[in-house]
Amino acid sequence: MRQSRLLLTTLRESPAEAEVISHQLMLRAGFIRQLAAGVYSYMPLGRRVLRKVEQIVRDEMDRTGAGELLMPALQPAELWQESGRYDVYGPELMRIQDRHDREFALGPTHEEVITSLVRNEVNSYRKLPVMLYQIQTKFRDERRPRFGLLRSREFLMKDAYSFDASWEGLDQAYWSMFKAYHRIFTRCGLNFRAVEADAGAIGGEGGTHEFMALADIGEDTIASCNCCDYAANLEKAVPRSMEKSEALTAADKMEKFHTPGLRTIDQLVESLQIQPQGMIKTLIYMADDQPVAVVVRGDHEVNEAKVKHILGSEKFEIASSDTVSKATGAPSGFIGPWGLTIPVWVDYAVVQMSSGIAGANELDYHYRHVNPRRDMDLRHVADLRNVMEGDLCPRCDKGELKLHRGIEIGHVFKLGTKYSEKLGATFLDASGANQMMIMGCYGIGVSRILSAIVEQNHDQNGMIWPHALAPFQVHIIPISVKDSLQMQMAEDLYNQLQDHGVEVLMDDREERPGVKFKDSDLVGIPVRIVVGKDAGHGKIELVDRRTSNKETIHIKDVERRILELIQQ
Ligand code: 9G3
Repeated sequence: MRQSRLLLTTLRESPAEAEVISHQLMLRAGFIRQLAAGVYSYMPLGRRVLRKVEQIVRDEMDRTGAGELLMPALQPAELWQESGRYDVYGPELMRIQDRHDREFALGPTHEEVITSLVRNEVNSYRKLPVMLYQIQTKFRDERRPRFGLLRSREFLMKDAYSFDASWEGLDQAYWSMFKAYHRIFTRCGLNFRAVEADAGAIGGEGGTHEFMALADIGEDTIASCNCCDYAANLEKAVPRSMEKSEALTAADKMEKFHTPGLRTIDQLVESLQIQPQGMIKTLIYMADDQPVAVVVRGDHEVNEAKVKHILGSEKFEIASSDTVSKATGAPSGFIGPWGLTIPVWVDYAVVQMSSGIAGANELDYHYRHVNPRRDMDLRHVADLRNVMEGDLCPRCDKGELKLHRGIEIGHVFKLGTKYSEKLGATFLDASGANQMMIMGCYGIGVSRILSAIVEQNHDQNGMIWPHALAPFQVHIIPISVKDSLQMQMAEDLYNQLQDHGVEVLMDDREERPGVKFKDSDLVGIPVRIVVGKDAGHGKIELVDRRTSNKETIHIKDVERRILELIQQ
């Protein structure tokens, strides 16, 4: 491709709305352009990268034996009413009416569609298992689209669905997808972790794993062991529950003491010279509109996903301060798990404490020398907290948990019969009995991968594309298009490399060298050939974008050297 023919407008400055480096660089390098909030056009260079990601995904999906489909984005509301999800999802589900005023949803995902499709095609165990996938545009009306392609309202997803006659079959499908995801993200050159995850709203009876690209701006937090392969989304990660119990020393009797104005942990720590680990924190939540008290150690945080799971509640949120005082008769800041009429859930780590300080449920008063096993109502005890950096690994006996931020790029779920039940996807088994198909679903954020790659592969001058995803493999830059010798050599190289199947971009614009180099650094094609004054001696300069390593080589060695570099 000649750059004089390519629609590519680079920007020197980052547009104000771009907050993260991947968004800034993709806008500046002319890979994407925003049409509306969270809605983007892929310009030629961006489209070429997107297509390469798609191709890797398609190649690995096909290798699992999955069949590629393309399902509609327009989904009749009836299907979502049949699955019971039409009213579960709010404004995030984009809804439209057709010319006959019939309701449709723009597909955010395709469980309903695929299940309604397969229930009509499969009625015998002989036709199972089925594994189908598509690479297709999804619509989710995010309240706050941001970070460019990372959280957009229209995005490209690979979504696959498996249908089995048995749970063992689902297990096989799940792990074959799991391994395919490992190959896909490895081929994309991503630094990623597969982590145990929380099934969340999608529900389903089985496990679920998320694939996380490590990145500081990632919205998710993962905990991974520095010794074994334990890794989990923070929502799901568990501490070593056999934390040694502090000796049940015959501590002093718990006693009330005056703590005027000391409402927060920090104020108490400051004035009483104690550590947060010695505090007992009671928080009030609303679980399906019922108040509940959750008690954790002062240095720990409540893990709302865990509490929600244990209570089996749909809605779960922190209670407002007047609900708090109504439910406990105390002002917030002095709440304690004493004499409450609401359920009290206590985290394991509190039970292990021998002596702590807790609110006394009375303005300006706390209790000290609280010994939970002696003084507290421990009818409900569970793992209710976020793990912390340095917690012991729950799996191996010597590792510690480290926390990382991650971008979710893939998610695999065991759905079980949740959708086959709702939508009547049944089959006749070998004995002629009607059974529910057992499903799994498997997603990859194809467009989101572009952002994850840039977050992990850039420097102060721009993006640095891995060879497998680069919009072009080689960037030829003639220093002066007016110099016929240089241009002739550049043209010969351009044709010779393309004749050998190398994807080449040539900067044949009448621009100053500095402009060409800045644009080349920004766009991030991994290998650059500079045709300059050495052309007279039959030599060019080869530059590695990632390492900035430069080598001057003779024209006759270029092709071999290039093929070496891009096959690396
Ligand atoms: C909706 C809306 C947003 C949604 C969903 C439904 C997320 C929804 C979960 C999934 C599960 C898997 C197949 C590919 C992998 C992920 N956001 N989910 O179901 F109506 Cl508005 O999409 N689906």
